[in-house]
Amino acid sequence: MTFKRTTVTSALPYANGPVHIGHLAGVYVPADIYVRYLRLKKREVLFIGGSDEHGVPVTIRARKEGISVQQVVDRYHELIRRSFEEFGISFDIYSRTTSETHHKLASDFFRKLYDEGKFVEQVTEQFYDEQTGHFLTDRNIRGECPRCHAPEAYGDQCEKCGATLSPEELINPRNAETGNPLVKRATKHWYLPLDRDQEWLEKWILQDHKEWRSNVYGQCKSWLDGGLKPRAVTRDLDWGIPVPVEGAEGKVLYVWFDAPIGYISNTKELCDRNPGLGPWEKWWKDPETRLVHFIGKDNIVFHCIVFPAMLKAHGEYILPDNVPANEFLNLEGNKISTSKNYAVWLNEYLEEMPGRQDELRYVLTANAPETKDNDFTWHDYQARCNNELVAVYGNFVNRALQLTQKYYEGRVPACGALTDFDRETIAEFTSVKERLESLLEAFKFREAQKEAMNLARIGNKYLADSEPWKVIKTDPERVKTVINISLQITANLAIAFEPFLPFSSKRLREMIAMNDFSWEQIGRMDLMSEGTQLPKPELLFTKVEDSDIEFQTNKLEETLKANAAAEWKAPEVKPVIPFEDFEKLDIRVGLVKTCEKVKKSKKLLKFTLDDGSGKDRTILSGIAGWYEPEDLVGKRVLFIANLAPRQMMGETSEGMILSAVNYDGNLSVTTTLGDVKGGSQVG
Ligand code: B3M
Ligand code: ZN
Repeated sequence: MTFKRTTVTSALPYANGPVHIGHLAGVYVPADIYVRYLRLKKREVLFIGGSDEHGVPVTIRARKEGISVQQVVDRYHELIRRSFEEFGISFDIYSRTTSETHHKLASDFFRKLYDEGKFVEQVTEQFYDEQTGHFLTDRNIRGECPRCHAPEAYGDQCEKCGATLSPEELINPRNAETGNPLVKRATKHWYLPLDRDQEWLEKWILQDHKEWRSNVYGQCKSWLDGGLKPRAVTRDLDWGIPVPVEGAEGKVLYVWFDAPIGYISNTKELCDRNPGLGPWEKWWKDPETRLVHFIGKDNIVFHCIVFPAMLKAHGEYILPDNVPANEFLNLEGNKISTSKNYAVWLNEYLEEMPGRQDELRYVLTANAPETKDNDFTWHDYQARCNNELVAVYGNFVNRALQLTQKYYEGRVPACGALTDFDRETIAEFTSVKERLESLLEAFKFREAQKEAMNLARIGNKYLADSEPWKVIKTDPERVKTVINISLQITANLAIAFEPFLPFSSKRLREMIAMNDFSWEQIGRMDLMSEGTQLPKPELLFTKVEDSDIEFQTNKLEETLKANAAAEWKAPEVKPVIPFEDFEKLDIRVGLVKTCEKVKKSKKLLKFTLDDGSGKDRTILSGIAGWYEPEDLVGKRVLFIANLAPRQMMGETSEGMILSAVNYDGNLSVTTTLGDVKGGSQVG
């Protein structure tokens, strides 16, 4: 099947917080690379984006920040939009699901399916808070876990024992926010009967789309193998698109029903504004249009099963041709988390690493989680920037341009007779175009970028091996050819890197006075005409300093610490003991006379204490990780005086020094506030 045009969508991020590198790596950079490539190929393409402003997440954020939901979505929509723009994500439109166009289109979509009897209605008993007058979603219900009896289990899951739950199973369910008790109340909802779509979906995905990425195909298969069930497409909520049916007061469309329709609404908004693009229907209803959804792995079922079922039920729409979903990106070995503030936020990156958008794009593509989860680390970021962008690509371009200035006052020299080495180098460039294309068409952006960087390596090697700086003394004619070829390579790089590194490609094009460019030029060695005057070059990339990396890694460590402190809960109290048992313990104050490290042990410190007996008492304590021995000399510590002596590392320890274990596992020695004599009893 050949297509005339492509509609590319990228997941609509919830407007409940800023976007981070995980979003960029998972969805927006790959989508942007693909679209830029298609544009360079002069193909007809639209790139549709926008914010998802409905659903529970934005309402939770509003309550947390103490502002209205509208204020939340206004704030984050604008922040997200700007971040994408600054990273060069070249949407044709970035709109929002609170727009009038969207409300109308989504509402009409629902109504058409409703009128044609495509939904099933079902009345079920749901939990209801009589005091606030709200039905509650599973996540907003808490109660005692029926399995492990943890007091704070969610309506869908117990975080303590991991059990998957339904709210009915909770003991004493209550409103998670208000703490109010809940009652059951009947409520009516509309369901999309996905069970009826099982057959065609199986054929359409499992037989006709074997080319989908294995992670996508695999997830679809396991959903289909499990048997599809009807899904509710309405909710009892007061934020969202009202259900356009009589008797549905207080109900809205489920966010996952309206959000994907947002792709269509945003296309409509764009086409309505730009008549040149043709009617919006052309991009959604013409079988010659290819639809591609870029998403993260948690959205696969909605884009491959639920949304296609909606489109099919409606009857007029095309179905996605491919859904290149990425896996997740981790950060320094930990999960990225919006709620825990553990992320590299794009708006902060832009402030802290100004002008380095391409660097981040490069590293995120080099590490893209295309087939499995991947890890972003700042040290890898620095290494890739300095060893690849600066040392290979930037270095080659800079040398080619500087030599042009030095030998020819910035004018492109003529190309003379070619040597075998010239021919070999050129041949590599002509073959790379096809390789790049097939990788890009197969959504293998990571490999494609590697291929582009390889071109820079070839250029670097060509220049290094040709040694124009030496040959200039013996054979100046030859140097003209070397520089000419190097400049042709530079022009090739500017095009090949454009989908990946749009900012530096643009700067490079300015440095080589390249105005017209297209994908078809890759591999050609006549892109720079003899005699063209080039402006003074600037560095394409600069080194990332250690101090920048330290700043970033410290920031993440601080966040981890703060989270650990906030999440810490005091351990449960041990079983009750009779007073007599307590009296058996002899806790005393000791004065530290000497303290030293124990040889061959990283953990132990050896203390001699004045315990009031007139004899020194030796105690070994595992606190070497937290104290310098000399700092403890002269201090008072609490110790257990009647513990049976124990052998440790060839020494006898006569008792135990008491330390508190902090939330993070750090130990802190106990002492008395007043000046108390050694040997005094504690109790
Ligand atoms: N807002 C979920 C997410 O941000 C959702 C995507 C909608 S795409 C139509 O992961
Ligand atoms: Zn539990």
